[in-house]
Order: sequence, then structure tokens, then C-alpha cells
Amino acid sequence: LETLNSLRHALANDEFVLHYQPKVRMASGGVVGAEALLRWRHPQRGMVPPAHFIGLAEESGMIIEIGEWVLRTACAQNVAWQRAGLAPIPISVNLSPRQLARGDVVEVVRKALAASGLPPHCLELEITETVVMRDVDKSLETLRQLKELGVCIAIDDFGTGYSSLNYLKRFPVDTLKIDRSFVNDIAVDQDDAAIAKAIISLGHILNLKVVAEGVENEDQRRFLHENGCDDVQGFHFGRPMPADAFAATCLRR
Ligand code: G
Ligand code: G
Ligand code: NA
Ligand code: MN
Repeated sequence: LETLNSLRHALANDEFVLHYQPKVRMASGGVVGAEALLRWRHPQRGMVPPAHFIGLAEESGMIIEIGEWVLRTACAQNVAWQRAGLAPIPISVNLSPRQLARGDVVEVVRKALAASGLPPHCLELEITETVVMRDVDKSLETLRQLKELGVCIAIDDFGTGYSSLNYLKRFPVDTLKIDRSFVNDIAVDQDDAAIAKAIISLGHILNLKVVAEGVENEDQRRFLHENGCDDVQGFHFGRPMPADAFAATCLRR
């Protein structure tokens, strides 16, 4: 098991890296976004998956510093791609519950944008519905302020938490991401298929873009296409990959 000290050491020694997973427009098949995903490149143990350390980072509060590093790095990477003449796409960053609950989250995002020079509409923040529901009024205010900065907001893992229709109507979000637990059996399980269809309809009624995550095969892709899902993400289109591989295989000149 990881220790807090090893996390501090990893941050100080530049052992964290971001990998980027393509988000693909269903209609065109083109790459229209990248989700930044944290990886820990341990000098002895190789790649440590986030599942092994995000929990500890969250509990200990280290996620605040790590999360700021993720935001700064993702924004700077996107600017570097754009300056290199690659087609501009928005970059998505996961905000942890703890980060969103902090009073300074708006300031942290504003600073990451300012330091990198990234246009705000080129940044999307992914938040989970569970964290939003914990303190609805406070979350509403924070999301409003983030929207005022000009960034986009996506609800991640949609369908796994409360999925309150009331908050969806009230909250200034742009995108719903269908959790991959529903996508997994979408082509074979009638319940999952019905849930995915309902989420797509709901999202569209509320003028939200709907993205499916965890798409791993052609049957799943076809189902989502036939049912009007806007964008897709998953191993079928591309795994999370280092920045240079992403630029080489996913970005047009
Ligand atoms: O990339 P992978 O599927 O292994 O990620 C596992 C979990 O870690 C996912 O729930 C993902 O959201 C989370 N995660 C990955 N990168 C980040 C990050 O930069 N910040 C936060 N808060 N969570 C992340
Ligand atoms: O919780 P979140 O939605 O942020 O999780 C993102 C994680 O999902 C990433 O760490 C990524 O590695 C993983 N992931 C992305 N595409 C797929 C996929 O097609 N199948 C599976 N099993 N995991 C995926
Ligand atoms: Na995510
Ligand atoms: Mn998710």
C-alpha cells in the first residue's frame, strides 16, 4: 500500500505524468477532445495505476496539490499542442470531490488558465454527481463561478449516484458522461440499453451533450450511434496514452 510520504515524494520528484485519452465525435469519427488521466511512473515499480493511490491522495488531502499539478500540466500541454500548429481541442480534467469542495477551486482554475494562456473554452472540468449532491447550494454557486470563467463542465460517471433530475435542470453543466458500467453490456443487457437510451434522451431534452465512456467494441459503438449519443470514449477508439503519442495519432496539423 502507498504511503502519504511516497505521494509527497512522487510529486516533488516529478514522478506523476498525464496520459490523454481521445474523445471521438460519433457523427464524424474525428477526435474532438482529450481526457487527461493521472499516472504515477514509479522509478522502481513502473506505472502505478490511479486506483492504487487516488483514494489515499483524497483522504490525506494530497489530492489538492496533485490536482493543481494536473490542472496546470493539462492546460500547459494543450497550449503547447496549439502553439505547435495542431488542431485545437478542449482538454478534460477530473476534479476530485475534495478539490471541488474547497473554497479556492475557482481561483485555482483561473490561475491555471492564466499561467498557461489557455482559452477557457478549451478546458472542461469533470465532476461526479455524488459530490455535487453533498452540498447542493454550495456546488451550484461554485459551478456558476466556474462557468463564468468560461470553462465547460461535465458530470462524470452519470447514472451511478443520485442522478437527481432537479439538479440537472438547475446546474450549469454542458455534458453528461454515461458511466461505463452501463456501456459495458449495452448491446446485450436490455436494462443497461434502456438506461443508456434514457440518459441520452434526458441529456438532449436538457440541451446537454452526451458522451459515453468505456466503449470497447463495435456493437457498443453501433448501439450508441443508433441512439444518438454525441461523443464516445473508450479502448475501441484509443487508450489513454502519453502526450507525444496523442499528438502523433490523434491531432491533425
Ligand atoms: O485512468 P484510470 O481508469 O486508471 O483511472 C482510475 C480512476 O482514477 C478514475 O476514477 C479516474 O477518474 C481517476 N483519475 C484519473 N486521473 C485523475 C485525476 O487527474 N484526478 C482525479 N481526481 N482523479 C483521476
Ligand atoms: O472515472 P473516470 O470516468 O474518470 O475513469 C476514467 C478511466 O476509465 C480512465 O482511467 C481510463 O483508463 C478508463 N477507461 C477508459 N476507457 C476505457 C474502456 O474502454 N474500458 C475500461 N474498462 N476502462 C476504460
Ligand atoms: Na473522468
Ligand atoms: Mn467516468
